[in-house]
Amino acid sequence: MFVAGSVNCPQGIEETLMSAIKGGITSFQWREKTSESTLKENERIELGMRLKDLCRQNDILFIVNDDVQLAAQLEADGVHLGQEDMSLTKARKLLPVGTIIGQSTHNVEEALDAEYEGADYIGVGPMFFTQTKKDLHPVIGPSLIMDMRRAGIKVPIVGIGGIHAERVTPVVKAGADGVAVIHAIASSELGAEEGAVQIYKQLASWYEM
Ligand code: TZP
Ligand code: MG
Repeated sequence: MFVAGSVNCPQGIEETLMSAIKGGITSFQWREKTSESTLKENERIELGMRLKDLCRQNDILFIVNDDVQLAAQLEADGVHLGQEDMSLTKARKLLPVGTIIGQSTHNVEEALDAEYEGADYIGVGPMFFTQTKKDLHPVIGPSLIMDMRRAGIKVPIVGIGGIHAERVTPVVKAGADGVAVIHAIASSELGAEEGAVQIYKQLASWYEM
């Protein structure tokens, strides 16, 4: 999962998404934080529509971060909720049947709650230290995913936080089904396409895809 908002993409978000798609991402989470964004309401919706279209044309899931109303308006494939965002149960009532709902979790209890409430996947992190997110929870590392699996969590897990190609294996080995990254794609020294390729290769060798 490639996660990004305009502020994360020095090369431009649409160009970066297109490169990431070429590099093999399978989902995109649009994380345009209102606190960081200079976009006006109509610009936000227009950008969202263009990003969704790019994803649709390339068979990539389009997931909106935080904002259930925006996800509904854009007819997104899904929404990703933090612990401080709208409750999963409420979001489920507002969104069309079949909409993917993901939730960020930081400990076993939150994961159990999210699964009980019917999350389609959970984000687990931060796996490693990262400068990308300012209000970062304490880093526990891939062992948190092992603890969740031992506690019986069955829902798909996406590890997030400070993940780059060399850190994919410990995360999937711990029990994650995938990884979510910002910097390793959006700011890759090799460019977004190659950044995504490097991560894809690690996942492919783990799953022997
Ligand atoms: N949630 C936990 S860590 C993080 C988010 C959104 C930032 C991930 O960014 P990066 O650059 O992949 O570390
Ligand atoms: Mg949030």
